[in-house]
Amino acid sequence: MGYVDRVIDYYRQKDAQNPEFIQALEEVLDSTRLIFDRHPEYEKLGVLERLCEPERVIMFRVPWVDDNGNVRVNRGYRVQFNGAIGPYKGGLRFHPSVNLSVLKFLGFEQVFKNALTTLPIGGGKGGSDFDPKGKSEGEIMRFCQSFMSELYSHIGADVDVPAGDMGVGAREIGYLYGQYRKLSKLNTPGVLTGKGIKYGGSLVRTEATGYGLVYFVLEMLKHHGKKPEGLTTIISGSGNVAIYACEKAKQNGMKVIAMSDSKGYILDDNLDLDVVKQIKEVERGSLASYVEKCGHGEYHEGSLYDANIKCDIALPCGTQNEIDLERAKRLVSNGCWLVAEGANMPDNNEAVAYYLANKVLFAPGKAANAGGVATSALEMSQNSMRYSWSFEEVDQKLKDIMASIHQQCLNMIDEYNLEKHNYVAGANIAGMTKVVEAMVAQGII
Ligand code: NDP
Ligand code: 2IT
Repeated sequence: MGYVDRVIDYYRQKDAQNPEFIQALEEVLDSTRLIFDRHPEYEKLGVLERLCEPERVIMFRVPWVDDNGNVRVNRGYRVQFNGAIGPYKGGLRFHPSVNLSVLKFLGFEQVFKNALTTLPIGGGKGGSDFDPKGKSEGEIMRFCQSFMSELYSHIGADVDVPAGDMGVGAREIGYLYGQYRKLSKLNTPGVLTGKGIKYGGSLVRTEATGYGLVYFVLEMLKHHGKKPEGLTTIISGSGNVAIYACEKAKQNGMKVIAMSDSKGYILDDNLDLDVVKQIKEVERGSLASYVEKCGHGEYHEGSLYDANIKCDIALPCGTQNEIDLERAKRLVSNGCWLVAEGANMPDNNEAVAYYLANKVLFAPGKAANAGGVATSALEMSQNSMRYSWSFEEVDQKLKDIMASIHQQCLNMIDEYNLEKHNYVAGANIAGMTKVVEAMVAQGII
C-alpha cells in the first residue's frame, strides 16, 4: 500500500467516530496523490500525518442562564488546525449538529482554502452545539459572553482569529468582541472578523462569500466561453452566503428561480430577494411565509434537491452533505452543467465523482467560497493599519483574489496534466503545495 492509502487507512480506523472529518480527508488526499509521487521524501518527513492532525483542539463547558432563570450548558470548541502560513483563521458555527467531527472537517478544509486566498492565514474552526433558533436577544448575548469567557485566552490578533459561520453573524460577533475586549483589556479589533463597520469591520465582508462565489463562477464561465446572462440558477440555503450569492447572480443577469432553508424551498421566476432578506436577516423566520408576503411563487417542504427543477447552475449554500449521488444525478438529468459550492462540503464524495465523470463544471467550496475568509483577512489588514478601504477597493481586491484562485486551479491542472475540468484536484493540489512547503521549511514542529 502506498503512502497516501496508508494514511487514509490509518485515519479511517483512528477517527472512525468522526465521519465528516474522514470524508473531507479522503477527498483531499485522494486528489493530491500526484504531489506525493513527485515528492517521495515527504513520506519520511511525515507530512501527511502532520497535516491530518490538528495542532491543537480546545473543548470547554459553556454555561449560561436562560430567560426563565434555568442554567443551560453547551459544549464549546476551537480546533487550531494548522498555523504554518499565518494565525489560525476560520469561523465559529453555532448549530445543534456541531461536534468534533464537523469542526475537524471544517478546520481541515479551511487550511487549504486559506492557503488559496494568497493571504497569510492558517486554518482553524470552532463553535458550539448551541441552537440559536428561538432564543431571545438576552439569551444570545449571555451565551456569546460565556463562550468568549473561555475562548478569549486562546485567541489573539496574531494567534487565532475567529469569525462567523452558520448561526454566527454580525450580532454574535459584536457580543463576542465586546466580551473579548472586557476580559483582555486590549483594543485589538483584529482578533475577530465580521465586526460591525463602526468598530473595525470591513466593508464587503457581509457580502463577500456570496459575491466571491459568483465572481468565481464568472471566471469559470469566461474560461469556458460562456456568458452568465439568462442562465437559470438554483440556490440552496437562504442565509448569509445564499443571499449575497443570489444578489450578485441577479446583478450579472443570471435568473435565480429557487432558494431554500432547513425546512423547505421556494420556487419563483420573479424571486424577490428583498422579501427573503426581510424573512431571514430581520425576522430570522422561515421561508414558509414567503408566498404570503410577496404574493407570488410557491413554497414546498423538503429539500430543493428532491424536486425536479430545470436549471443550468446550482449553487449549494446551505450546509454539508446536502447533495448525495441520487440528488447529483437528478441535478444533471435536469440539465444542470455547473455546480459551485458556497457551503463547505455540500456535495458528498460520490456526488463529486459523478459530476467529474459527467463533465459537469464543478467548483469545490475551498476554492469557490474562499471570498469570505479572504475578505476577513483584508479586515485584519485594515485593523493592523488602523485604516479602512472603500467598498469599491475591497470589492476589487475580492474580485482579484477569486480570479487568482481560479488561475491557481488552472495552473495545477496544467502542471499535473489533469483533466481540464478537474477543479477539485486543481484546488487541492494548489492549496496543499503551499501549506506543505511552509511546513517543511519550518522543520519538525
Ligand atoms: P447561515 O446560518 O447564515 O445560513 C445557513 C442557511 O442554511 C440557512 O438558510 C439554513 O436554514 C440553511 N440550512 C441549514 N441546514 C440546512 C439543510 N440541512 N438543508 C438546507 N438548508 C439548510 O450560514 P452561512 O450562510 O454563513 O453558511 C452557509 C454555509 O456556507 C455553511 O456551510 C458555511 O460553513 C459556509 N460558509 C460560510 C461562510 C461565511 O462567511 N459565512 C464562508 C464560507 C463558507 P434555516 O434558516 O432554516 O436554519
Ligand atoms: O468557512 C469559512 O470560510 C468561513 N466561515 C469564514 C471564515 C472567516 O474567518 O472569515
